[in-house]
Amino acid sequence: MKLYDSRRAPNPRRVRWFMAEKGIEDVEIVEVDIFAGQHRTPDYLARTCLPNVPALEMDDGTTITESVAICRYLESVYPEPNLFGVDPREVAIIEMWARRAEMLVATPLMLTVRHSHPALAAIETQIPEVAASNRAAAEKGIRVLDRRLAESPFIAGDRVTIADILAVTGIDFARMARFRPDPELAHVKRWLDEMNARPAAKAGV
Ligand SMILES: N[C@@H](CCC(=O)N[C@@H](CS)C(=O)NCC(=O)O)C(=O)O
Repeated sequence: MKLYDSRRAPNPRRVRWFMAEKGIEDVEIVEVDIFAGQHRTPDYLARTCLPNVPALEMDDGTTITESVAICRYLESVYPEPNLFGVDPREVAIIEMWARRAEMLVATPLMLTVRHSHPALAAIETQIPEVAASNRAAAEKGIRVLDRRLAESPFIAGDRVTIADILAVTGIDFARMARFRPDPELAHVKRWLDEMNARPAAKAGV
C-alpha cells in the first residue's frame, strides 16, 4: 500500500498518527508537495477524483481519500490495537465523539489557519471573517471537550481512539494561527499533554 502524504498538512498527520498507534510500518509513504500542485496533476486526480491528501492506494490499486475512511480501512486490515470500537455500543460512542471532534474542533481550526496564514494564500482565497468565526467556533468546541474530559480520561472513553487523534492534530495545526486552547481548561491541558507525550505524536513530524 502507498500513502500519499504531505508532511505539514493536518489531515495526512491523522493517518500517520493512526498508523503509528498501530505500529503499521509496511505502508510506503509518498510525499506530495501541495504547494507545487502535485495533488492537481491529471495522474493524481485520475486516481483520487479530488485534489486532496491524504490518499491511500491499496495493493489492488484502489485509491481512497478522506483521512477517516483511510483510518477505517487500516483498522480493518490491522485490527489491533482497536481505535474505532469493539462492540456496537462502543463503536457508536466513538463515532459520536469522532464527529464532534471533527466538526466542533478540527474543521473550524483548519479553516482558521487556511483563511489566515500567509503561506496558505497559495491554495485558498482567504476571507478574514471566515478565520475569525471559525476561531470562535473552535473555542466553543474545545470547551465541550473540556467538559467531556472532566469525566473521561480520553475523548471517547478510557483509551485513545480515532476521536482523540482527530482533535489533537487539529489543535496542534492551529499553532500556525497562534491558536492555543485557553490554559484555564485544565482537562484539555491534561489530555493534550498526555496525547503529545505519546510516541505516535512524533510520527512524521
Ligand atoms: N476531508 C478530507 C480533507 C482533506 C484535505 O483538505 N486535505 C488538505 C491537506 S490537510 C489538502 O489536500 N489540501 C490541498 C488543497 O486544498 O489544495 C480528509 O479528511 O482527508
